[in-house]
Amino acid sequence: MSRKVAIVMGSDSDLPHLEPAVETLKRLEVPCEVRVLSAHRTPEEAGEFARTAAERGFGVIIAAAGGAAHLAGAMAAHSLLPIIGVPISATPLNGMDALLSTVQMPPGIPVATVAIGKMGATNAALLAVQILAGADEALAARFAADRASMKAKVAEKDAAVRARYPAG
Ligand code: RP5
Repeated sequence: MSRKVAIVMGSDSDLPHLEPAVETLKRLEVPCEVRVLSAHRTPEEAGEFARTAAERGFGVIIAAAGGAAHLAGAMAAHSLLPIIGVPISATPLNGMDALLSTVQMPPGIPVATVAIGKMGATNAALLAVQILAGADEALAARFAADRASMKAKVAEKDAAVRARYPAG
């Protein structure tokens, strides 16, 4: 049984951006728990979640937030687990605020930051899988098959485009 992945977000308004992460983990059969926990609105609950995550079977925490996004850093401050930050576009700054808040962690407490929004959510889940796959051979095999399937889909698209525009 794989260790679980936690997906935490600062608000339920972030949820649509995180759906690709949930879908990706489901596809790769990695158990996950999805929570709304805010570093500034519910700091005690967020800290408690991070402090107890490892003993509750989590192996990675994905933390998503918009604005002055400090949720991922707060999770990292309270846990030895690897933390992946997903910046969310939630303000007129279109996620640049969250990107910089999440990625610019001072040395000592890292947050592995991915792209803003849905693209980042997908990659956060894949990165979590890669981390867990280091100690889980069955998961490593599923991940390798998933990568091969992506490659095959690109080859199919390439063939379709070449059929439509044959080399002259
Ligand atoms: C952040 O503030 C959340 O992560 C969200 O991206 C943003 C806006 O939250 P709501 O006002 O929609 O609850 O803490």
